[in-house]
Amino acid sequence: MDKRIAESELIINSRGAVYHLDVRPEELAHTIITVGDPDRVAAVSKHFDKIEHQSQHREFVTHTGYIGSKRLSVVSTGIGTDNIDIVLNELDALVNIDFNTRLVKPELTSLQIIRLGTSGALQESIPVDSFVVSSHGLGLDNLMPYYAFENTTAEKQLLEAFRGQVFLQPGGANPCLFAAAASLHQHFTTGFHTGITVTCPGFYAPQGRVLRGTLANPNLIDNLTGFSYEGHRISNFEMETSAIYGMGRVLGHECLSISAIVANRIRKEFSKDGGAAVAALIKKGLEIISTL
Ligand code: R1P
Ligand code: URA
Repeated sequence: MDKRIAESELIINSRGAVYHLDVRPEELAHTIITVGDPDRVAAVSKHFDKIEHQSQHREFVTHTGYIGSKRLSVVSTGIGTDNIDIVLNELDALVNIDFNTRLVKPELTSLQIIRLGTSGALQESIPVDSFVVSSHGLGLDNLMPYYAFENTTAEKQLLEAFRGQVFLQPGGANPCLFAAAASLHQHFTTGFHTGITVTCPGFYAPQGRVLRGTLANPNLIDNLTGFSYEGHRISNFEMETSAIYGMGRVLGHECLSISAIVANRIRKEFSKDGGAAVAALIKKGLEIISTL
């Protein structure tokens, strides 16, 4: 059987770079920070001692450099799990597919992928401007059902409890759940809240927000906040985590998602300076990531 990946499937541009990210294999570090906002890439790389590569194509900005001897890339994903499908596949291709032969390499590389994002808290006790590490990503979007994947027994039990406790409108989401990489999570404990992060396919009705119009599921937030199973609770809402964790599972990468809380949906508060909260998360995150 021909194992060569066709030109239509893995698209490599005239620079020898992967299609959407416009990054060549040698331009990527094996520890990668993802951020949603393209402008946040420079806010991360300004802490680098040296920047050796910068590229941009669409919303995908990439800077690669060093903090001390630690090589890091920071990549913007834009918003949403559809973009995570693109970014995680292309990051994986950059390390695990030979761009000359178009064959999967015999020895696979596992990347460390850490999201530094923003999020809305679903517990009164998680204030704005605090940080949450996602113990799990629970997807209410529909990306992961397109992939074959394995869940652990613990993940299956947690998902079963979620299905039993949280009402989702008929025809809506087909939830999925993935745990964070324990190898990364263990480094982010002091100074971080932790909990299940719900990943939504939108910012407004999919997160129980309504400006005009009517919610199909007005009890969503109450249901999520009240969820409890063997010490697990839902801490926050955002738009990428479950896809990062799910694609990490499918492709064999270690993933962690960390968020600065800019909204508290229970207290109905928004950060007075979300930029400062994100800057503080970047500083604290890099102190740890540069030692991994
Ligand atoms: C919505 O405002 C965006 O903010 C959050 C959500 O996940 C979504 O991408 O993360 P980022 O600030 O990292 O983009
Ligand atoms: N990002 C989200 O997706 N939701 C929020 O409430 C805040 C940031």
